Amino acid sequence: MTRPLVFATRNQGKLVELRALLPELEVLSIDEAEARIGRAIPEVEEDRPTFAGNAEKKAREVADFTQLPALADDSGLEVDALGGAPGVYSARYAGHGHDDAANNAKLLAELTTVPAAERAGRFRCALAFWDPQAGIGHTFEGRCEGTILEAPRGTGGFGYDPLFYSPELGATFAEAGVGTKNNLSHRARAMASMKPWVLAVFAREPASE
Ligand code: ITT
Repeated sequence: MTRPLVFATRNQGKLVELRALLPELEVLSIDEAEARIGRAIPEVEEDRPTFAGNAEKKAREVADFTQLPALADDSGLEVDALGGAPGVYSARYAGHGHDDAANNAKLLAELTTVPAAERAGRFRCALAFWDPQAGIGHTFEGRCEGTILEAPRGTGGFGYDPLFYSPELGATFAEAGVGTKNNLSHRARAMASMKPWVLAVFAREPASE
């Protein structure tokens, strides 16, 4: 039996998408990993200036703590008219607490005077893997271009999805189901790059436990 992979995220929206993107492996959520090791996994301070840096920090700290391979996602929205903000601060744009409604309200307020043609942006995602026993890791990135609407559309997804219009989809991410979003999102593209590599790592797993 191979070891499970811990998805090192406390964001339920990400977890749902990641599980659907990697059905080939046995994965544990943070809650399931905590139940397995019988201890609470400490919060990781996201203090790196890049998505990749934060993803690597989250994967390493959770993997080292649990002694299980871990995959972490650091992602966010970059808006050109805001000089790339909210970027790595996407989750706490309106302050700490992961309040999607407050973050979306702040984004709309910051863009009030910006016309539709100048509201280009993109979601970016870094996926980092770290195996504490083998001492190997790798980070993969993906992005998805779009524009920021002047009012929310759709009720699905999470985070900035209701404001992010994808020309490729012809809809916002909140109007698409998980399956449709997973065809082209920043997270899906990072996973498409990562998947052959990570499956090869697990294919080399010796029988254990
Ligand atoms: P973890 O660190 O526990 O994974 P988090 O929500 O704090 O959860 P991040 O620091 O990577 O994760 O912040 C990502 C934020 O960027 C997220 O909270 C959303 O506001 C936004 N975001 C990222 N991907 C998104 C997506 O697919 N759709 C909508 N918003 C997204």
